[in-house]
Amino acid sequence: MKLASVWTSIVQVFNILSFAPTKDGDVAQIPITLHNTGDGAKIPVTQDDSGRFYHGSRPLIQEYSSGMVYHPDDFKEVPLRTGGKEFSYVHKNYPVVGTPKNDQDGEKGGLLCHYPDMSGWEPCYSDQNRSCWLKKGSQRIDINTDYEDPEKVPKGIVRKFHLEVSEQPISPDGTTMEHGKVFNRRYPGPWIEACWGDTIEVTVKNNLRWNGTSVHWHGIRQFRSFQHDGVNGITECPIAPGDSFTYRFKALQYGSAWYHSHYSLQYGDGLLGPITIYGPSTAQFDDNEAFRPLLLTDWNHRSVFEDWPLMLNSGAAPEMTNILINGTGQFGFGPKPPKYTLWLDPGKAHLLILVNTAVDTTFVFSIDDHELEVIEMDFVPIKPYRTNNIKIGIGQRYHVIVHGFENPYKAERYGNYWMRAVPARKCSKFAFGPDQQMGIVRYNRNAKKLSDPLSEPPLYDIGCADEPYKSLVPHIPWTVGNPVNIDPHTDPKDLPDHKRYIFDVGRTSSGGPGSGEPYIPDDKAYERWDMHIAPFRVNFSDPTLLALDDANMDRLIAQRHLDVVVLPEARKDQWIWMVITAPDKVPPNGSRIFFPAAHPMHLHGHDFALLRQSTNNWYNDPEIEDDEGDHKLFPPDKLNCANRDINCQNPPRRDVVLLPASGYVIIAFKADNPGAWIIHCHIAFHASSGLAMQIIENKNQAMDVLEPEKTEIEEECRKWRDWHGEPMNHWDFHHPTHFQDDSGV
Ligand SMILES: [Cu+2]
Repeated sequence: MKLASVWTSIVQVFNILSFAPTKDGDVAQIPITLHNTGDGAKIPVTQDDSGRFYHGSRPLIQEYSSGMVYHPDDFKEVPLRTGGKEFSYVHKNYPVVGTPKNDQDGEKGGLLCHYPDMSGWEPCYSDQNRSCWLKKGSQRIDINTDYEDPEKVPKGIVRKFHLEVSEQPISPDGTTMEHGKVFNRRYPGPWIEACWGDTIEVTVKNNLRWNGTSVHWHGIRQFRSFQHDGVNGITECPIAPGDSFTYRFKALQYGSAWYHSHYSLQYGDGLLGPITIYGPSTAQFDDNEAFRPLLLTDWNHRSVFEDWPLMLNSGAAPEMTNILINGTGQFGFGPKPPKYTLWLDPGKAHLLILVNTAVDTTFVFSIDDHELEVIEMDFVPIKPYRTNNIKIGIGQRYHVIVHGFENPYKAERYGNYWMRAVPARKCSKFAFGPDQQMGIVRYNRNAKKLSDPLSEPPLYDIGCADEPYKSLVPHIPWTVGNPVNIDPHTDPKDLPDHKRYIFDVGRTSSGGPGSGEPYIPDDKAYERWDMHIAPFRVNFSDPTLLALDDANMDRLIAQRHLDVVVLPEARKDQWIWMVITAPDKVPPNGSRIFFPAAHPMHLHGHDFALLRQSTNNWYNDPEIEDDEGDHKLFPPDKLNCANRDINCQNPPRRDVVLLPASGYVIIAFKADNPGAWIIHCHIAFHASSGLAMQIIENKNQAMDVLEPEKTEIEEECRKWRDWHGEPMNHWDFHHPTHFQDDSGV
């Protein structure tokens, strides 16, 4: 035994820096709390060769996730030890929920969820019961708890994280991309893990030379915290180079997502990472069998900013060259990193988290011969269903359970299987066919030689679509109500622009000399994507949240490129409906141009219900008949729940939906979250082109939400304006009018 350096002072347990070195951490840096030892404080703490800590002869308990070490006397009892490395316990008077993690990535065990404000409660989450989280007598906080109600969500702790944004060449597939932009010097960025009910606090420092940045926490509802949504030009100014900004928000939902830059196309160069918020689930999986999220992405060896002028000139998103799984892939004849490998255990149920972080590609994911049991989409737990492949649009996420074979050598004699991420047809564009056999699932840890699998792909359709509508049934049902933003007696064509509810996605020729429009470059008119009155373009220095008062709002509404929609003031139980169409043709409409393309549409600040998703033309849907029996669109008095073509009874709900090419979607969300929210296509090149708009929800309440933090935002803006006001800071300082040549988001 050797003596370890020990901090015997009381250490603040609740502000754990989760990126503290735990994997190969220096022992001297591990803080040790020994509150309850009395005279025992004189007894030395030691550590044996395998890293276990002792107080005298008594073994101490170490939290794998944080590196914290506790004295056993600090535990009132250990009610739940589920085997493996996962365990839950009652610490002093409060519950600690152990979460599962597979150790193949070198992780030492799952995150521990501390609930110091919940004395009297005990953990009830285990591999025997994944649906329960905390219990107290007959009370339960579990999979049935209404997570939208902040009062019902468990009270967790504050978890702090630091992200540094910088530039460096990266080679995820062995070929170097010179203009990588990364968080904390790695790609993908670090995994942010927190627990249901925690407050997540992330300080972002911008070390870029030529770019601002802002970081969006995709899918996080930002309930009454829209100023932390991370959309520059709407909820903040960009963070200037050299400056920092701290985002703070509550994890009311649980599940997985990703965080990414929302500054122009920046995330396409690497600024993204996974987020998991641990909570219950709708099906069982085994202890110690939860994998780190699998990020699926398309990839180029050019910067997205190099590709952007091609998009501007041709109107089409550039071709992609490769696919990465969790930041690794193989390319051409260069050095090849090993294929992404998952090790399964025979007969065990494994949790796999899939996140599409692409800029242009919908993926169809499968593992040869294996079924996937789908239990969660976006941040919404669903009734489990089984499939042999799953379609994932950009920004969408699924939690799936992979049931390992009892005898993995029966279907494939070596027990190796291909894991496939296939680009969906018409939802992807590659210069040449990428290697679709992207990863490998293996069972035999004792194999002397790791051979490639001989397995065959399952038969499935790789068309551009979401998962089947009927498969996606939320576990906690919603009954959607009639819209408060649609007047049944007003023709939608008679509405002022900022009160519209039908939005046609198309392209518009915009800008150019003498147009008076703010688009850059302005040497000629370029064709840009849009969905409302003009291609979207934010003003970085004049964000919406600082202009919510009536006079300023009128000023914003008057600027067509800001595409503002102001919702009627509504109660939190009232519903806003939106119709988004992707027509290939519409009744004559000025200079608009329409193309049949599918778009993954993402709404911030809400989960929305998908009332209808159709591949038919909204303006001439043969499935819809009016009173005279003609095929046509829904008139405003038919846009309600009495219409049997609209599903208000527990429809799928999520935060990204695929708008089918030539088709339309009808979505609804609760007017319960005051703020300024963007809705946009998640094809990064389309959003940069202008396929976005902003929604102002309960404006007066939004000003109240902002008030305590308004000075911080103003300070961030002041620093941005100072930086931006210095022409030598512009990447194009010899053409200073080129600085923002896209929408900015
Ligand atoms: Cu799009």
